[in-house]
Amino acid sequence: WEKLVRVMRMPRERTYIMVKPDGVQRGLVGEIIKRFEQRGFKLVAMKMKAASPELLQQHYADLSSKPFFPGLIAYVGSGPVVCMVWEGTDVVKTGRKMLGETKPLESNPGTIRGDYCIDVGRNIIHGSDSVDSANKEINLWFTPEEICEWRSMEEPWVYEKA
Ligand code: IDP
Ligand code: MG
Repeated sequence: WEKLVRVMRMPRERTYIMVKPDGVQRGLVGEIIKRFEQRGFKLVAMKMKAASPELLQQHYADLSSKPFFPGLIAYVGSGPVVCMVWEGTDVVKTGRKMLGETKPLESNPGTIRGDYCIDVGRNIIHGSDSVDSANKEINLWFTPEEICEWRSMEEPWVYEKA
């Protein structure tokens, strides 16, 4: 039953969300935090950071062969980003839905990209695309000490079961 105790203590799913430099410059940090907070997700880590090219190359390693890769690294490294970890049931997939499509013009109104941006190379926000990449990205951007385990007073009002 030790395994059962471990499973019961396991946090809900986590995702890595990052406001890119254009989102920071355009004053959209609060709006983005608000949407995740009001949905009922729990913020468990947050910081502002000027990301090095090396860190960004690791973060976007899967895209290194794309023609837009150098421009992407320059764009996301052009100013500070706001790095966050959000926790909740199905937060990876739901977070992607909240972001909208990679191309803002293909994003529905009501999504973050669909409401606040136009160009794919200025799409204001990053969100992990799978649980696996979320775990990798959280480990890349945060140390374990930077993740806060806390109990939200909202939890019984957001979730039917603990
Ligand atoms: P995602 O951010 O929706 O997961 P990815 O395909 O992982 O999209 O691409 C990462 C980022 O690279 C995009 O958010 C966007 O900033 C940039 N990007 C993707 N495709 C293009 C493109 O065709 N031209 C310029 N930038 C692009
Ligand atoms: Mg991606």
